[in-house]
Amino acid sequence: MSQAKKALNRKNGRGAARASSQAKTYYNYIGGEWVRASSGEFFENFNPADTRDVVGRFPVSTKEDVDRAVAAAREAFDRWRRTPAPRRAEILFRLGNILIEKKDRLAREMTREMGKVLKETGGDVQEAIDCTFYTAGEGRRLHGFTTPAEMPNKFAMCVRQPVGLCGLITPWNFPMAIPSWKLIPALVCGNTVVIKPAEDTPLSSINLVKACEEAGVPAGVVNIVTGYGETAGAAITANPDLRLISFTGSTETGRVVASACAERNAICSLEMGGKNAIIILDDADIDLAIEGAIWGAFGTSGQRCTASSRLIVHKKVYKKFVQKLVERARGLRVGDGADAKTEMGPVINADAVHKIMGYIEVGQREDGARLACGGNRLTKGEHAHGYFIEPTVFADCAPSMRIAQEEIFGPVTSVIPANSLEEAIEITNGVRYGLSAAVYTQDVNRAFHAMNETYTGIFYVNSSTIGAEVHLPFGGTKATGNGHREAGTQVLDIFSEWKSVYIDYSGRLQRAQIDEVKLGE
Ligand code: UN1
Repeated sequence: MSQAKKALNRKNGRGAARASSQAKTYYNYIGGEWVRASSGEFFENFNPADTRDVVGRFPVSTKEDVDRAVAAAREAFDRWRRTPAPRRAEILFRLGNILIEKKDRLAREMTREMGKVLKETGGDVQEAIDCTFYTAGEGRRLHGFTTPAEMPNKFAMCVRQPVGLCGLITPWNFPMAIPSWKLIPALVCGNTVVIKPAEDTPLSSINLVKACEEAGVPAGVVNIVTGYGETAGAAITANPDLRLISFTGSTETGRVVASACAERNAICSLEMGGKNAIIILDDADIDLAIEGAIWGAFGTSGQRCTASSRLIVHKKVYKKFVQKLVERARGLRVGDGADAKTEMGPVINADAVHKIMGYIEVGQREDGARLACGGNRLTKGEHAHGYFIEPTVFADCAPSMRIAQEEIFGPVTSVIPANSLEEAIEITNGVRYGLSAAVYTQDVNRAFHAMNETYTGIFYVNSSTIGAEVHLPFGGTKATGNGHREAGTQVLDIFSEWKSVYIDYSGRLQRAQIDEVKLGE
């Protein structure tokens, strides 16, 4: 199957392909020019709320395009890394202001492209703005440190240096926020980049790159190539000039990226799956916990790596909790995210529908959990042309069930009863992932105990598993990551390398570890 056809099938599952000669055509950005892919081919990107709406045509890039983009990044690197960091940051502050001005349009285009409701796409753009301002501030910090040397008349310090050329492979669920988490720190540290956005959301990443161009980021510093993981993505991970690959996506793809990087000794930072749990204890404010659970499970139609896909509920409040949860889930208005009344939008594409509906079947048949509400694809009326699935709650789940273990990445959550906080913590930790967890309780002792005992990168008290802020590190343990953290100042450790510097002003050879130093010398 041709790549273009494949894209069509991904987002336009019912074969209702339409001619899209009027759809706007977008290009790769390489060395400061908007250019076609060398293949001359384009793929179409559809609105998941209504696949008759073609969002645009985007280049099907191949290795040749990636190699050109990397060459442009190489060409621009020396000038950019030699530009003082505060000057680099000035450009990024301008970028932040441009994103503020364009926020409404960018959010609308994002909703059209990937489906989540306008409030959430506004939040996505806002997260990119926050990340830009916060991280651009590092242009006047990028702190290193000094430390005593062990010989007299010798000075020791550590400075950050750019890594070099970076390949950024980004997902569709936060198509502007997540690219910004990678792009802005990469730039402030003095690196140049090639971005390969998910094929379902090229427009939002192109919008971010256009804003970079407008802000005055020099040609070649930021390059973007659109296309498929198997071709353009693979060419990025394999390119020997890209010293670092930063990837966000599934754990399965992450493993492929990591292996490719290991082959050629490239630095690799991975943000991958999650199976996040909210623990609801018997003393919890139940109404508050319901609000958190609904938001965490069904925000972005459950398509967040931080989604609350497990709700572990103390037996004493279990019945009441499930009843209220189901009531609220049933009442959620599912529809086009562009409509202000909509509370939950579609899922991303036909493959996602297939996978999520498959899990709903697994939940009922194989796992034998109780389907408490939802479970259907919506195909009538306003839902006829999109990828809509009902908010779905499975109750009475056992922790070992597949729906309680595997990442579904859709509007499906599994409620698991627990007898105690200890048991709830054990269940929380009993999955392969370790991104986010939360506890609802009024008891500060139990809250701190849960915080301490859950093996995740993010933890919330009396709040959902979603809602990370850009000035705190983001990332997880176990199969969620490979030990790195994005956001915060911690991200600088991904996008810079430490150089230890020794300055000997004694005027003689001083041999560390060998020469004896006399007291007071
Ligand atoms: C993701 O789930 O892929 O914490 C990223 C949150 C958002 C980022 C989520 N700020 O839910």
